[in-house]
Amino acid sequence: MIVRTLKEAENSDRRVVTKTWESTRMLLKEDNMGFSFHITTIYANTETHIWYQNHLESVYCMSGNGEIETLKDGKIYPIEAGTLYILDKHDEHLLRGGSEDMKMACVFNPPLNGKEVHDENGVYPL
Ligand code: 9YT
Repeated sequence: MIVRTLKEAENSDRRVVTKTWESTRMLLKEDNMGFSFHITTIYANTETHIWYQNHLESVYCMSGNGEIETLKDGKIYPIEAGTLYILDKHDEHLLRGGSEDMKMACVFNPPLNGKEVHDENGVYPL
């Protein structure tokens, strides 16, 4: 069994910080679970272009507020505590932080290696 705390993970190289979000990767490919698990903060009043062409992701909002816009059809979905969105079609999207930081629990399949940040197209490599 593996047991980790967010506190210890945040104080290690599991924490990745960018301009619009930060993410603590609590469970990674090296753990051989077939998925990775992250606690991510989307900073308030930001916009991030994301297109996970190589990954499926589910994102559960624990606190804060924001919205997601799917670029294929221009639909906008509000996000608040209790909202789960599921990128089951590798949906290209804009993720916007609202008036408060959003705390999210994220699951990736296939799992991330650990250090990924988005490239200029909002993609993580495999
Ligand atoms: C919700 C989302 O996709 N945020 C971007 C960061 C990502 N969740 C990650 O790398 O943990």
